[in-house]
Amino acid sequence: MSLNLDKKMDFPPRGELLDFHGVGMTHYFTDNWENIQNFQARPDDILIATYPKAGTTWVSYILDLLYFGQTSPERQTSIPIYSRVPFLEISIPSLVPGTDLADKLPTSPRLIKTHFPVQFVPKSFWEQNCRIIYVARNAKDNVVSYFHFDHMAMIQPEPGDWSSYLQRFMEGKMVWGSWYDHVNGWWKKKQTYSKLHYMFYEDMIEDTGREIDKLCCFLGLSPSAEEKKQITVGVQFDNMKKNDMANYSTFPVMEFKMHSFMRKGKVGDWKNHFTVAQSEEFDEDYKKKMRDPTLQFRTEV
Ligand code: PPS
Repeated sequence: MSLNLDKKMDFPPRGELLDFHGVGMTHYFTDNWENIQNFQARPDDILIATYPKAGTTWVSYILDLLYFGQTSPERQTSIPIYSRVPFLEISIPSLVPGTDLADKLPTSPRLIKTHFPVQFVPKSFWEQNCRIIYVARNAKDNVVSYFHFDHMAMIQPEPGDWSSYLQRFMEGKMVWGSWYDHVNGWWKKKQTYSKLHYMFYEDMIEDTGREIDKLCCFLGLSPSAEEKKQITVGVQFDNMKKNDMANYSTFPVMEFKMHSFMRKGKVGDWKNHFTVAQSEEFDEDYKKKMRDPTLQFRTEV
């Protein structure tokens, strides 16, 4: 089942930020709430959970290649990543909702994406003891990436200027809520839920092969050396950027004339956006919010 992209659609109106059970959301991700909460996960489902812009697509593509790269090579040239890995909570008029796409996925395992904070995950994922992969990215690069994305993703609230956007990020007034609560909430869950693999964007940049090895260990997969090499090359930023099945260029609610989903793919791009004063204020505030010494991020590699 595909997303229903046959005809070119006009951009729907940008969503407005609303407070949903204490978390910033827009109606595009809450309209289907009942079906989302009643979603029936299967024991072999794999949930890829992230705060937006933390490396979801990168890890989704790696998993898709690990599971289906050898058995269904045709899918690499015919099915975009957002149809292979449905986005659980999305519901945009005239597109098939994420829950329906996931229900109808013919693959086993099913790979499913969410940006939900841990408390919003449908209970069947926990009951079925599903494997979950959480990807986290340092706050400074994450907010920069999110700022650019909100210019191109026409269903997101208007981003406004950079300094007001940064302020809102620090206040947690973003779609999918506070970055600080998100990364901490999932980190805490990892202490009690053993089937959660928590990984970092910066580690992926530093050594993609090593992180793929760790993923395989978690998933119980043992790809051949040749296969692993193919995957590591295929998921390099430049290769994904020119791959129309991985770069979102066919997704209807994004503006591609001025922007690119695969934007920079770097650690440290925040230095091109933060002023010295913004960086100092951010760091001060960060220290107050990030009190768990066991959860550490790198802002450079
Ligand atoms: S989304 O919309 O939340 O699903 O976006 P997400 O995929 O989580 O994050 C997009 C950012 O990840 C970068 N990206 C990569 N970086 C390095 N290597 C690879 N292969 C790769 N694939 C995606 C993408 O460029 C976005 O980051 P920025 O900093 O904006 O470039």
